Amino acid sequence: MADLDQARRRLAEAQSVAVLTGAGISAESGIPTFRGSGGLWKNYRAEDLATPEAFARDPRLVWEWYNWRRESIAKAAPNPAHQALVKLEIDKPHFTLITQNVDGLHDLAGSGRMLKLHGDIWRMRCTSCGSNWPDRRPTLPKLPPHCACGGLARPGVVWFGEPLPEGIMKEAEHAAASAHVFLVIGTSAVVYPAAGLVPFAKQSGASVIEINTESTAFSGSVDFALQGPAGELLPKLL
Ligand code: BJW
Ligand code: ZN
Repeated sequence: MADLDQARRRLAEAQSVAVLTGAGISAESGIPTFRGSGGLWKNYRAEDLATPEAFARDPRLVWEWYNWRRESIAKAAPNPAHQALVKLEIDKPHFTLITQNVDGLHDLAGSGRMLKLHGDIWRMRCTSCGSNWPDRRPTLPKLPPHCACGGLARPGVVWFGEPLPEGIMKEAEHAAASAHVFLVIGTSAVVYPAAGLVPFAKQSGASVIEINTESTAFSGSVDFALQGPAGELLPKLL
């Protein structure tokens, strides 16, 4: 594969690397992606459930979805793609992992320099007092869960229409702007502002390498669009 060889050379020369990951990087660990086949839960799409409106309407339904996902994530282990990013972080003087994933598999693999754009499924937040805390139990015994103050608890994630954690996009943009190589792995790149980092990195001068089993809206404009599973392609790229 000429493209893979060229991309490998470009990555080897880069001193500064930023990476954007999405649900596809965890697909080979057995975690369903949001969009495409297997992305549905009881005929609901992520867009139907990952909203503050859905939670206000039916917190129990939304929590059932999260409980189902917690169970499946708890059984999963990092795959060779997560592990390859840990090696890359060790090898490169400047490295930032920007993830849209809430599953915690990058943490489990050992990634350290990481920005979690969409929060963490293993954290909870109180809708009354605003406190937040970790909860690693794969299944919550009583739905919906409550805070010690009696308020309704929600997952510590970012839903549609909600702002990302304060300052995090500034940090992500800084990493993208200073990257020699920007890797985009396993994301459909349809959810903003995360998706905007791809053209932003390109305009800032990075070589953009995409790894995805399908083509995306950005495949035609990146420097290398490598088609295949991340767990196979990423270790070959290093
Ligand atoms: C493989 C593979 C293998 C499979 N190997 N590849 C225009 C501009 C800016 C914003 C907007 C806009 N239009 C609309 C918006 C708003 C909205 C948005 O983007 N909507 C779009 C749907 C149009 N964005 C927001 O609302 C965001 N907030 C915001 O903009 O705030 C503004 C604001 C400011 C101030 C005050 C108030 C508001 C928030 C977005 C939050 C997204 N949340 C979710 C849920 C998180 C919690 C949870 O997980 O439950 O995040 S939705 C869901 O989508 C999740 C994901 O992180 C995100 C992205 O999905 P991802 O990772 O790309 O997964 P998939 O399934 O789509 O793709 C998987 C890919 O992998 C596929 O391409 C496969 O081919 C591939 N693949 N196997 C390699 N083995
Ligand atoms: Zn509370």
